[in-house]
Amino acid sequence: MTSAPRVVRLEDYAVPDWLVDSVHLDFDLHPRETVVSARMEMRRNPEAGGPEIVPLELDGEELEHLSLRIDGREAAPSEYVVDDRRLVLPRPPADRFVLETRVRIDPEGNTALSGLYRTGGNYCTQCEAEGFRRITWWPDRPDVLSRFTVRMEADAEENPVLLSNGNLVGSGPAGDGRHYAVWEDPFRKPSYLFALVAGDLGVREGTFTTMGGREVTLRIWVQKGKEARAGWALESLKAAMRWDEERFGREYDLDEYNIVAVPDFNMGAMENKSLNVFNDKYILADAETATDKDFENIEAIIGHEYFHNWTGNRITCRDWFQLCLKEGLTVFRDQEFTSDLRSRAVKRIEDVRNLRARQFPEDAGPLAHPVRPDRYAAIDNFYTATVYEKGAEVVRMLHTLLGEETFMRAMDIYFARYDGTAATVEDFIACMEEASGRDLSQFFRWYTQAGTPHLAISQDHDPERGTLRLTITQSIPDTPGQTNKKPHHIPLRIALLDGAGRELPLVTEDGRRLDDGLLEITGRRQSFVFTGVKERPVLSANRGFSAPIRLETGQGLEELLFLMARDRDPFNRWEAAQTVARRLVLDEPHERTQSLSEYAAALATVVRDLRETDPAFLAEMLRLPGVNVLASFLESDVNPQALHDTRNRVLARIAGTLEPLLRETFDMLAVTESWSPSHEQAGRRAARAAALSLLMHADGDAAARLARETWERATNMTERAMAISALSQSASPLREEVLDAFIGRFGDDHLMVDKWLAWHATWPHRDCVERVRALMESDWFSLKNPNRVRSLVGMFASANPVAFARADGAGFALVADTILELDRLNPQVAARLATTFRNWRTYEPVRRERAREALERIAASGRLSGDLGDIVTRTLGTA
Ligand code: 0A1
Ligand code: ZN
Repeated sequence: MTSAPRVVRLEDYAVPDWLVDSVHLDFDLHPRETVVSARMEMRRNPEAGGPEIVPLELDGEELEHLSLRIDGREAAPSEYVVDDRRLVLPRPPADRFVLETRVRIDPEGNTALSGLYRTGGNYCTQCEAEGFRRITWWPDRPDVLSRFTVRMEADAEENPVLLSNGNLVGSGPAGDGRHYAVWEDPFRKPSYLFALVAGDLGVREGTFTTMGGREVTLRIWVQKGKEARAGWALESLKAAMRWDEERFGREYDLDEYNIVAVPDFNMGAMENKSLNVFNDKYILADAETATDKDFENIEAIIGHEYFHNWTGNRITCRDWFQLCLKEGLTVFRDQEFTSDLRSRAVKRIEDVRNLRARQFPEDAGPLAHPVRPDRYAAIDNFYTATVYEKGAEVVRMLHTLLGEETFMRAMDIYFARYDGTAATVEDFIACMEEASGRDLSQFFRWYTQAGTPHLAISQDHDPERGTLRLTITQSIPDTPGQTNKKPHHIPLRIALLDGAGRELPLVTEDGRRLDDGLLEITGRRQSFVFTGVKERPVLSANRGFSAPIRLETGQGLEELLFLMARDRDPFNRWEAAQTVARRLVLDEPHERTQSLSEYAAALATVVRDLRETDPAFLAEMLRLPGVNVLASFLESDVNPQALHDTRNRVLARIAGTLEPLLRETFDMLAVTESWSPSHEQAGRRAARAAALSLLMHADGDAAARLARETWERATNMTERAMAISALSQSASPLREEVLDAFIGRFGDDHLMVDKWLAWHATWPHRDCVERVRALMESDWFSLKNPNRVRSLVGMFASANPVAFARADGAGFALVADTILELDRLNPQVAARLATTFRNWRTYEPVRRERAREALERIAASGRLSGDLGDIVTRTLGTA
């Protein structure tokens, strides 16, 4: 069993006793033995108080301690204590002194990919959250901000490129075929933003002139020979820099901006000051190898990391409980970036889809935690959908409540007041209060209470008096460690529609007119009465998904179909269509027949209505909820196979009715101009993909032929993916044929191997378990590379409910075996993979037992990492 991890609590926060004003780091880089020397200017923190002498404690992990000097002299053994996690000076010599340490580390042996490690033959670092302590002794917490100077020395031939944060201030030969570079970062920063890269890389370069006239050199570093695939990333970076100036008034602050793409990375990317490191999957793109979705993701993630320069780097977090301060806010910013550049409606739908698929299930299970957690055993496990995506929803609600202008005024106050500091969520909210003059204390509960609020709305129309009363009740489910929650402050955007879909004026009993349709819900039960409502209107509620809640309006099929056709809020049009589709699958069979044909007819109208004007939106309307989303609406007795079968029957009926129209639409939307990753072209391809995939449910053979033709004629990766994804829905032998052809053609490109593994992993068939096991044994797979693991095993567990939750437990066993083996190499990725079990209690009894066995087998296997142990004990409820 694992040793009980130390739990860190928000309430125990205390300012650091010691600060590091500046540090000189020296790296003597060798693959197996790198020596790191640190010269730190230590100073007692005047804000800490305490007795005259306060020990200095530094964090360290997997460091081989070599030497320690205090104020230039060798420290005596009695002056310090070292163990495998800490270096302590019980009696530091003075309130200011210079501490010099030397340690040896092993980059090549670092399979955890945290700290300094090797990837693609190069050196690279990852320090968030607690990786810096795997490089050198340090007070490894985000509220210790220091000025960094970094010297590195390495073999010149193998490592012509030497990079770190800030500005290059010196370089030259260092003898013995080695060379060196010195980098100085003028901005004080916490250790988690430190980065170093050394190796042999190709570069794509550009420039950007900021609004203040500073010319910035932009460089995207990639594996040699792939420079041509870095063009989109470079353009995206320029777009992000321009957008942050225009929308948030934020300018870049250094003369250089470097991005390095690496093939081995635990997450998507990292915002290190002026030296971002990216998973190369989020950099490399061209028509041949990347789908439209890849292009969109690259743009968004480049934006995300760039936006961190102000929300994260210039203003960082006081402690890791405040993670959402940088992440929720920065996700909100990247969502706005994509919305402004592309389609606001489609982006909102994508984000809500993602929230429902990942965050709602998290919030409803044993791993639920507040947007700002108040305790953790392993901080790596809190890079969650709740902190990121729900965190962004909370910022979005503030934006909704305050309006763009006031919100931006609050942001300006925040930037001015906290620049150069490590802040808290309270600091941020105080700026919002100051700019708006509002009391946001109730709103603050969004940060402290976990669980997705349920809202129910009932309507009472009085035709005689011409009034409509909306009665709204809210409740928040219990979550681990939290019961009896208090009501939230919820911005609920609504409209009342007349028979033609026009919005009625919203006039309350006291004569107030709500021009923006925004209701503020604050009580457990609240009523709103609107006057001048003669005919019974149709309610459009939570427009634009103004709050991240589960909503029950009690609306029937007729009203939902009306909203699907007529609502001017595109999000709610989509929402109504999703609700009907969901009910078609989840309701009793006898309730389906009539509804099915009405739904198919409504969908046909939508297709005709949108295919020429907004194909990207049409694509969303045609994508019906998948098994995981359907399951997330059930609290118990989930049987993914049964859901899958029913869903397929429903899809077959719909597709059967729509077949000629879908076929016609597919042909009509073909892109004939030369390829571009533009939103317009991408929208057409997305609508064709959705049509083709639905067609596969109608007449398997005809559609399979169409998919094959699509594959053969494809001139870009989006069209290839369109064909393969469609075929993946079927049992057609063509699927295998096309997958073989794909790997034959693209097998020497690791990112294409990932796509291929993911298609295999998501084949919704029980035999997929054996297929995945076989692929794991093949040379295509490696447990050491996180992208391979996520593409094959991660996708299997998170996006193939039919096979993962196979009734005999073989899918669970496969994932459990992988987790155990992986934990010895890379605990972060192993722990993340284990979160795929988070909703195990909602399965029907047989599957639930199988999942429990798999989890208990992991728990009992001895010597789990802290990260994995934390997930497993919380998931089982034994924490
Ligand atoms: N701050 C990064 C995410 C990130 C977090 C942890 C990492 O290593 C364990 C790496 C990246 C972001 O939000 O993009
Ligand atoms: Zn981030």
